[in-house]
Amino acid sequence: MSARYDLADWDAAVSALCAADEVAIACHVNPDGDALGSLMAAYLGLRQLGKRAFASWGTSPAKSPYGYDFLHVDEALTQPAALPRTDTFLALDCGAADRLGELEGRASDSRCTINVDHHPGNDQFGNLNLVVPTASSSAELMMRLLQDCGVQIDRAIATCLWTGVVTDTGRFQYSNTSPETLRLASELLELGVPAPDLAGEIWGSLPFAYLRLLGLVLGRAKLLADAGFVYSWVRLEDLEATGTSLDEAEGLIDALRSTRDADVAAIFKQQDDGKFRVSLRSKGPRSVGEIARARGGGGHELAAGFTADDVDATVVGIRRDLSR
Ligand SMILES: [Mn+2]
Repeated sequence: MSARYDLADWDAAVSALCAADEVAIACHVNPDGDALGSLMAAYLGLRQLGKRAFASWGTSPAKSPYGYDFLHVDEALTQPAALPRTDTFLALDCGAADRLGELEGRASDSRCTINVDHHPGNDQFGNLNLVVPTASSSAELMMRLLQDCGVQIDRAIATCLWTGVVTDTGRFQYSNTSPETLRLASELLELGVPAPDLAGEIWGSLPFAYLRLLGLVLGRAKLLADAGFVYSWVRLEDLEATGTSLDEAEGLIDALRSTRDADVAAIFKQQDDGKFRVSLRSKGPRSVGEIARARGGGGHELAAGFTADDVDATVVGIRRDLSR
């Protein structure tokens, strides 16, 4: 078998997973569809091979985020403080070890940390690094890794993988959608993935209150036409006024990026500590990954994020960067 993706560590990772009796698996904190889908696919696949698998992420308490009940993450989830110390540790969709949150120490403490990721700039924190920036998603890598370990991709695993692929590619819209992604998607469909039902679960299941929040955010959106930049924000009091939660606010950025008058969009979402989590999207060619990394964040060239103290001051800085 030639190594997948020309990765020197691929075959060693397959051997390590096949040899392990127990594997602790963790995805990044604030898990998205790809993190959760990869986590659950790995968990189900390794269990199918008869291994003890433990799934977690480094936030206490970890609880399945809004809208992903259909993945049944709660049935697999071990709280980070209770995650057994296994020789083999599988880190998924983390561009750097600090994305593991409370579990960051596991990356260096474990005898064999396998780092499966597709973020450019991944700092190769694993003992074995399966980092493919051209992959659409970590789920894409996880599918091939599980198959090479001898896992039969059943409908439940395929559902997890599909979730990772469709969320990270924006339903096959973004530039990370490659011919290989669509080949993989077609394999998943042949395995019986209920794609329309999952689309309904992922994008069609928001509570009515979310529409009020969306109205508020779009109503106050600002366009800096000279910089091709559109942004808006959500404060904690907006969540209270509309009866929504931050979990439900994941899709706001997609509404903002739908205007042709801007090629970079940002949404500022206030966290419980008062700071703002900033999500950035670019339609290309300008890199928002660079903007995020310069502010202590990370991500991809066209989708990235960071944390900021203040909206206005941050916008001034982004505008300056975009005008360069
Ligand atoms: Mn991802």
